[in-house]
Amino acid sequence: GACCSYRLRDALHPLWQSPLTIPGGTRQSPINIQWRDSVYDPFLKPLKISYDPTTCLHIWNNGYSFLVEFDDSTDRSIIIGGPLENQYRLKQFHFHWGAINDWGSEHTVDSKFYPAELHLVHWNAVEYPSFEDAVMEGNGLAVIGVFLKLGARHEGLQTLVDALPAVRHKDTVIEFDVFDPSCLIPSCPDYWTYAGSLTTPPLTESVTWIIKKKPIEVDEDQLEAFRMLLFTSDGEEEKRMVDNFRPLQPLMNRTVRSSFR
Ligand code: 1SD
Ligand code: ZN
Repeated sequence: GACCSYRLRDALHPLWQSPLTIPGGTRQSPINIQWRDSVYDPFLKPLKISYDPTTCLHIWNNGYSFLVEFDDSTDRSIIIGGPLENQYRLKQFHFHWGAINDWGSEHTVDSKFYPAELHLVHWNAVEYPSFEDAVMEGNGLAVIGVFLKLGARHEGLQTLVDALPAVRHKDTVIEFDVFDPSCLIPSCPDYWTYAGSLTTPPLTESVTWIIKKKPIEVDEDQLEAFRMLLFTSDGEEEKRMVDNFRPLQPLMNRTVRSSFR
């Protein structure tokens, strides 16, 4: 079942040769978002997203997901507002997905998994000199999470899907120099926010998570294109890139706030 498939993945995937948990961790991710337990915060601002499509650089299969990376040397692609004190710069986005549609997202809502989840990773360039420095700080990163559900084909995502065969193997990179990822973010302003961590090593507790309430729709063919990617390099025995999500972590002493009633 789902349990065994990700246990196996955790045990075997090279990325996870490092520890699965952080000793003494108190704000680990992902979590189950229990809708009824989230607290409406009237002081939360709307999230403002301003991306410059020409800051998009390339797509990279890093052996765990595919990363669409951006030029983050200036403030041309940023988010501001929401729960954030500063503006945060877009560094990359990537997805997590399942072998089948019954699971694949990292976060869950009322214990329901979606087939995939998008993460747009931003860092606090106002307070820290580099992404690597920001990763070590409690307010260093801001990640927007968007759930993907099965439905109509997503035209914005399709540009990306068309490029995936070129990065099928681990450690392949292709140029991908104009893309505006705001087309992947639902226009509904509602979100949940909580203090958490990266979901891959180093698992540092540096992330302000902003999870959009409304999912985007993608079709079966688009999810299948994700599942054609490989964890493995050219020449190795092929292992499909699927179930690349971390198991749920305890909420502990945290409150999930919502921007909506
Ligand atoms: O899974 C990503 C990982 O690929 C890497 O991008 C890391 C930091 O850049 O972030 C994690 S996650 O916590 O955004 N899932
Ligand atoms: Zn992620």
